[in-house]
Amino acid sequence: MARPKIALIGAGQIGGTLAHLAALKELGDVVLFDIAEGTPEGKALDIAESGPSEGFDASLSGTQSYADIAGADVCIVTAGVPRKPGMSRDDLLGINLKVMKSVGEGIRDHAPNAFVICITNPLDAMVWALREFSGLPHEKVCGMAGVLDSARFRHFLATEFGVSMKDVTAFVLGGHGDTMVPLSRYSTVAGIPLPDLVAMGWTTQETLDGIIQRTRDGGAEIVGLLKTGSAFYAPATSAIEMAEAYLKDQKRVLPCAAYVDGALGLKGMYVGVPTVIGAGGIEKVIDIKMTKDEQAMFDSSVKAVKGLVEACKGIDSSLA
Ligand code: A3D
Repeated sequence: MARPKIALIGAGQIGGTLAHLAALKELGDVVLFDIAEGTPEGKALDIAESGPSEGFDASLSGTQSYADIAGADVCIVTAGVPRKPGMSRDDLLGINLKVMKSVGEGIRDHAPNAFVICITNPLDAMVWALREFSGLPHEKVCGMAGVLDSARFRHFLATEFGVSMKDVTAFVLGGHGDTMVPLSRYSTVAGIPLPDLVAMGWTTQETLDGIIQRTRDGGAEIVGLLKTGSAFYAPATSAIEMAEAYLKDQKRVLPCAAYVDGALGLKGMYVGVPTVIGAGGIEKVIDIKMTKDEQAMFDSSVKAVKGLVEACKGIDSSLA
């Protein structure tokens, strides 16, 4: 059987890291696409030359032609611009929307059967626009944010508690922005919910609140440190986790920006929700019940995402 084909649209910081991880994990052959001539070709060759030492079998190539992504099983989209210090994700909307149009049409014409994972910001609006421009089925187009936001939350919690990250689960809902909703009640250490751990004296509510805020600001913290771009190692790892779930039909329960129509009281929109990812793409959206306070936070996040989608419609009339 031929190896799966993974198309990476955008060969910048995240795109290059995605290619490296996909090769190391032997998830399939990798095609890097970018408008910057030489960048995808150079990264593909550099990673391919690490193959003999690393011992992986995968072919890697770089291109400026969408024809070369033909038949891709997975497309991961990072094309566009990242933010710089002082910028919010929403500041990227106008420029990245235009990029989503060309990428969506490229995928529509050359890889219509792919499972598409969008990473470009502002995430929830961009994945919606990418789906509109590509016309692919909703369950085959999703966005990566929740896996990363949850991983950040898990990292901070494991460090605070002095336990293995493997035993910490975390749950982050809503849009990928300042209004994201880390849910304490559904986050645990080996099944013990965070509010119980506060009651057991493992941490204080004040420390926990600080960790939740740090999770919300996790992207900005890295942007502030790097100064020239945004996070790329953890975002790439998170998207690879989702791609692997699809390619290996793992039925992983992962939070991601998925199309929700009916669950959580939502009607036809993309936002961060818990999902099951398997060979069918987004096979299920898990319809969790929220408390009044959680619902209020989720509602304000949903409102922020809807505002960005309306802004997209204002910029590109074909979306209206
Ligand atoms: P960067 O290293 O600048 O790479 C972006 C690449 O896109 C560059 O190589 C560009 O040449 C290329 N590009 C620009 N326009 C096009 C086009 N029309 N077609 C094809 N390629 C194009 O950025 P990055 O890799 O650090 O980040 C990529 C995106 O991911 C940005 O929008 C970030 O904001 C976003 N991001 C999202 C998360 C989430 O958790 C959702 C986290 C981190 C970054």
